[in-house]
Formats: sequence, C-alpha cells, structure tokens
Amino acid sequence: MSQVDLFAQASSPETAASDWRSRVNWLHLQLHHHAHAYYVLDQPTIPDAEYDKLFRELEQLESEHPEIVSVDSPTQRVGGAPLPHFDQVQHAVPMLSINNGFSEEDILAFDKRLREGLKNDAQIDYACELKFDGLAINLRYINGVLTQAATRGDGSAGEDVTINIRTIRSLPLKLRTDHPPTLLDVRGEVLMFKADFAKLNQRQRDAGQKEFANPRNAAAGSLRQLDSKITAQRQLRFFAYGIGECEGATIPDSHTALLDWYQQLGIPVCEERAIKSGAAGLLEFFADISAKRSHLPYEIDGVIYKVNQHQQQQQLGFVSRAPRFALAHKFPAEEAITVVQGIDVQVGRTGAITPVARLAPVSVGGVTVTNATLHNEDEVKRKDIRIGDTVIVRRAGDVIPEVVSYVPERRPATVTEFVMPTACPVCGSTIARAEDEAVARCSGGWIKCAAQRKGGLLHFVSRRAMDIEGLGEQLVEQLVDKEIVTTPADFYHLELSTLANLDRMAKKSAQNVIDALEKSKATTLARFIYALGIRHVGESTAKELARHFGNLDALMAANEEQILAVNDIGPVVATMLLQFFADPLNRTLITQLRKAGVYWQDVEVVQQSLSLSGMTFVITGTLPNLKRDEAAQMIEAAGGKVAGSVSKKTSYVVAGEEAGSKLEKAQELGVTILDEAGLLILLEQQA
Ligand code: I6G
Repeated sequence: MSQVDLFAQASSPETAASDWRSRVNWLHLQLHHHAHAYYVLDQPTIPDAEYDKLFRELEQLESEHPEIVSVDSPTQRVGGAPLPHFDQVQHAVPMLSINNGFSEEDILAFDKRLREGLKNDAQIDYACELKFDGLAINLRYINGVLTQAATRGDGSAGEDVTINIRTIRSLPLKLRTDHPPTLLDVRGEVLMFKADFAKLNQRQRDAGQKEFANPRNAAAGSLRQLDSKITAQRQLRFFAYGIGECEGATIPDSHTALLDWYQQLGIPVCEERAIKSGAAGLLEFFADISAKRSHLPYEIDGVIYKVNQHQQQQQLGFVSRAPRFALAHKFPAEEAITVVQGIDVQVGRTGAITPVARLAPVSVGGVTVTNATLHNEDEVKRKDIRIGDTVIVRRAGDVIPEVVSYVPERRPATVTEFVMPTACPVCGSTIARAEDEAVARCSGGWIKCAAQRKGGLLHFVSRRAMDIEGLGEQLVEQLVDKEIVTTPADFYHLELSTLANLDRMAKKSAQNVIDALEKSKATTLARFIYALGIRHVGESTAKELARHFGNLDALMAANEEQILAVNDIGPVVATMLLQFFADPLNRTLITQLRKAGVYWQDVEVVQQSLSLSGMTFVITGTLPNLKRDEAAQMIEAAGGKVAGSVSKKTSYVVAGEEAGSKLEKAQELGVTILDEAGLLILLEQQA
C-alpha cells in the first residue's frame, strides 16, 4: 500500500485498529503528517492534545510489541541514555567550504572569472540563498529513512550526532515519497531561531546556568550534547542547501530544482531564495537581504551565490577545497572592541531608565558606534561592565548596538562601577523600581518629563502609528524644547510660519509637514489606539482591541472583564488600559485629537463589508505602486488575512516583480495569482 493510500485511512481508523501492525503504520503516517504541517508548513492540522493522544497510543503499542519499533518511528526523536562520546563518521563526498567575498569588486571579479571559465559571455543564472549562522550537517537517508547525521568536522570526517538530529521536529525521519532514493546525503545547516535562543537563555538564567553568547553557540552546544534529552528541549532547525552522495534517483539538473525536490520530500528549505542573472542581479539580492536582515527570524552572516545549472557547475569545478562555482558574500563584521568612557542613563517614553555606555568611537559593520545600550541595572551588574573597561560591542542590523561583555585581560587597575541615579537626569523626579520589574522608571510622567514627552510624541508620529512623514527626531526635539508642542494634539495646530522658522526648516519642508499632518487625520482605529502609546499595547494588541470593540467609546467604557475577553489580552495589559483611560488627561487628549479632525471609520461599519474574510493572501515581489505594507493593510481592512508563506490554503498570491520561490510554489499548488491591478479590482468588486 502506498503512503498516500495508507494515509487515506485516516477517515476510518477503526478499520486499521483490528490489526495492530496496520495501526502502528497508520499512527506513523498520521504523526509524520501532522508534525510536517506544524513544524515545516507552520499550519497545524490538529490540536496539540490530539497529537499527544496519537503519540501516546503509538508509545503504548511499541511497549507492547518492542520488535515493531523502527528508527523512523515518531517516538524515536528523543534518544535514550546519554552517549559516552560521539563516533567519527567519514564523509562519502567531502563537505567543502565556500570562498568568501566582501566587496562589490569581489562579486564583479567572481562573475567575470566564471564567465571566462564557461567561455561564454552570456549572463550566468545564479541561485542566491542565505548564509545562515549555524553548523553544517550531512543527513544520510537510506531507502528514505534518516539513518545517520554527521557534523562537517574537518570536511573529510565529522561526528555522528544522529541521536541529536532526530530531535529536530521539522526534519522528516522518513522522506515523503513512495519511491525514495536508495541513498541520499542531504547537506544543510542546523541553526537556532532568534526567538528560541532568547527563550533558551531565559531558561538558563532562571536555572542559574550560563547563558549562550549567540544563537550559533547555542545551536552548536545543543548539537554536541551527549544527552539528547537536553537537545530535545532546545528548538533546533534545519535548512537544506546541498547534496552529497546519491544513489537510486536522478539528481535534478539545477540547484533550484534540487531544493524544490527536497521540499517535495518534506525536507525544510529556506523560502528566502531567488534566481538572479549576472553580477548586477547578485548585488541586488545582497542589497535586498541586507535591508531585511534584522527582520529575519534567524541570524545570517551573508548570502551565498551558486551557478544554478549543475552542468555549468561541473564545467567550472573546484579550486583546492572550495567550489569555483560558488561564493559567500559576507556582511561586514558586526562586533568590535572599544573602551567604555562613561555610563549615562536615557529616559524612554514610558519613563524607563536605560543605562547607556558612552564608547570611544568604533566602526561596527561599517557604522561608527559611540553609544551602546546596557539594557538595565541588573544587566550592568550581571555583565559586570565598568567605566574604563574594554568591551565587545555588537550591532545587529538596524537595532541599537549593545555591549556584549567586557574583556577581562584588558581591565585596567582602576575602573569605576556604575551607580543607578536616584533622580531623573531630565526632570529631576525620583527614579523608582517596582519590585517585580527589571526596569527603573522616572516618576515624572510626560507632563513633567521632557524626555518622556519627546519619546511619546515620536511614537505618536511614527510610521506604524499616525505615520506623519517629516516629523523626525530633530524636529520633535526642537518643538518640545521650545515648548511649541506639549501633547500630540498640539501638532495639529502648528502653523506654517512656526515650522518654517525652526532650524534646518524652510517653507517647502514646513509645508510638507503640514500636508503630512493633514493626511494623517484620516486613520484607522487600530493605528490610533497604538499611537496613544499605552504601555504593553503594541500594534497587534491595538488591532485586536479595534476588532473586538469596534469603536473607541466602547473600549474607553470597558471594564476589566470586558477587556479580558479580547483575544490574547491578559491582566497586565488590561490594567494598563484601565489606568490609561481612567486618567482625565488622556481623555482630554483624545477629545482634543478628535476636535482637531483626527477620525477613523468604526470597525463595526467596516465589518459589514468584510468581504475578504476567510481568505488568506501572500504578497511577494515588488508591486509597481503599492508598498507591501500598504497592500497588506488594504487586504486586512477588507477582512482578509496576510500570511508569510504559500500553502494549499492560500486563497491568492499577489505577485510583483522579482517574485521568487513563493510565486513558483503558488504555480505548483495551483493557487490563483494576482498582480497589483488584479488585487485592486478584487478589492473594488468586494467593496
Ligand atoms: O548553498 C548554501 C547555502 C548556505 C551553502 C552553504 C550555506 O551555508 C550556510 N554552505 C556550503 C558549504 C555550501 N552551500 C556548499
């Protein structure tokens, strides 16, 4: 019986129950299927409790019939007793490394070299991927069953970490095909996502254990655990990118086709990939990914370019231990060493006091850094950072640089410890720290404290809030310092001449700000709620509140019980909302903003025409006129959902220029594809 036929029995499990062997097979298929849907497709098909029930049933059957336990059984993900050591594994085909390039010149030279090597002046098609910051692994599938996993080691031989690799839930223990290759070596990277890394470090802290310095170290430490039960508690992931030995199947003729094949077999492949032509295409991919880098859920340290056609790859061959046909385009280093010249504190919009290290200027990843956050008082103590220390500074994408650690060997004889001030450096109010909070706060509130005022005003005008273009940090600072603006409502009474007379402003830029203010008056309830800057009310909470209450008056009048009925809202957020709306100053502010002309359509009214509800959209590529954010907002406003990946459940894929693998997947799955004009017509028809 084929896997597909067997799975079809899902609707009549009783038939299989009469025969425990069939039942075990059926449970294997069910559990593999649901795990793939959950961990790879990110689309759970059954509730966790249901999955656990099936899992326990299989465990029970296996304990009654131990001879049936196979290596690809879903129960075999968590290994047995700790290993004494890892065995050595010889790689059938060496695991090579890739040469690095750092600059535009390196990329142009790479492309030129390859065109010369191919004796063909036509533009080369490259498969472009991400260079994950993890560990290279070889997975050996024999007759479709994961049989061995080995680290790269020195490229010729690595360590057998099969027992730990089995704990990676997104990896199939058995390939999803009826006709697997007799032997397949899948190569790729094991990594830890940023969010899983943060959770792991939190658990380490709670248990009083040493934290990991970065996700790569955490992944390496977890993979090299002799006790696989510990590995199983850490969320490792895998992305495939290459092939070693293969028997009993025809290897696809291009790198892209290889990754597509892997995807069909159920092996995780990163969606963030593209085919690009020539050096210009490579630089474009690098620029795209650099811009996205800080928003990716995992850390990368560059991108990889490979000649896409395998036949051309073979023609180009290898130089020493690296393929000539591939290049890793690395991001500039993002850590540097410098000296702490002082530690000041900064006051945020909620009054949070953040210690900030003032540093001797240092270039980190091409940007000069002079300040780095130390997060809070406890962090300064935990990391034991003192004034005069030499420290490692890290800059991750466009996030504020942070001090990672001090360098003990370089600590001078005299260093000064940081002392948390007792009064706010901006308004002089006392600084207090609630017992259950890591953060100390200025008690001045935004009426007294100019720093809180500036922060709150900047939040109000920010892109995802009221989106008032042109009201940047320097302008808001002047407006607050000159006492022209105290509350957000004051923005809407600004005169052209007042703005034009400020530093670095002229009539034209002042007019632009006035126009942007006017435009911002037409907003949405969710944006308005978010713009109010209520503590713990981020964008998604604001959306939930808007969806639930429909209009602001209902939200302002809600009691705790009513607020707690909102999706994903707990007692902390409920208290913040109640406190905020109970404050007469906040109520006055809302009235003033409405009087100044700020308005939105109540969600109740919109809901009557929520014609895209139940539909899921994926937006990919560059649309000719709309930004992706704007298209997403229009879809959401019409009741549709916007998702990040394409599946059978996707209703429409909206594709612009340079749409890559998502478009291909949509074509493969037969999902309807719209261009920007098509989306606008659909929205219009549904309105
Ligand atoms: O295609 C690839 C993507 C990412 C790679 C790769 C990679 O490292 C994170 N590394 C190697 C060694 C190879 N291809 C061959």
